[in-house]
Amino acid sequence: MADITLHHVPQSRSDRVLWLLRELGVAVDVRIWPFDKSLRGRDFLALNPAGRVPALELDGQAIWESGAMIELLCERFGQLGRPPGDPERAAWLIWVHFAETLSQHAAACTQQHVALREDWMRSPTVMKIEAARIGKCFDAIEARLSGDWLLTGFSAADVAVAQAVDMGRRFHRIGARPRMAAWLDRCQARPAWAASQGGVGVYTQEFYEVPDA
Ligand SMILES: N[C@@H](CCC(=O)N[C@@H](CS)C(=O)NCC(=O)O)C(=O)O
Repeated sequence: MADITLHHVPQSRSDRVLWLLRELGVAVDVRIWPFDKSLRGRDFLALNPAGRVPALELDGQAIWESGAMIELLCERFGQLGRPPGDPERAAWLIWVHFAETLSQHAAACTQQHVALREDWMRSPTVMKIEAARIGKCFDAIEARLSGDWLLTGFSAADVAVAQAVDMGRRFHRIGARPRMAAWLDRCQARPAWAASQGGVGVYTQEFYEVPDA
């Protein structure tokens, strides 16, 4: 059996790795960290030199970058990926990594609305631009969806992107994107999603409005 520890902050990108591990039915030790300066401590930096979650210990090796984790875990546990040679390989890689395009805008909004403590530090202009960029990513997902999932069947691409949407929707409403709304409901109705949720997370609000400039 694999020896796996996930270093996790609820409602962060580490959700997508925990959700995937739950989907794969892989036993994992979950170590929950607060979303604060402890991620910059020596212990954590030994796991991820940038001091970010997720960090994964897999058979004694420290691994960082959620996209790399998703690729490795799907290769290792043989499900929910699209291996080299699969006709959906390119699409799978694109959507797994597109999650990061969306997440970086959600992370910028998180920094503005949540991490910065004083109002004078926040920029409504940055908040507006980053929220609008989340909307563009949502449009790309809406345009992609023609069936139940991003590819022909459920895959780790749905896990990665749906988790990123779950962060992004706090800053840009899903709105009139019916295919994406139904797909997100389908993703979040999966038992493995529910099994990855819980604990004190990053967000205290369902939605963060941009304040007036
Ligand atoms: N590209 C990295 C990004 C990791 C990342 O920035 N994670 C955020 C949480 S979603 C974090 O740890 N932020 C803490 C900080 O920026 O100090 C990945 O996908 O793993």
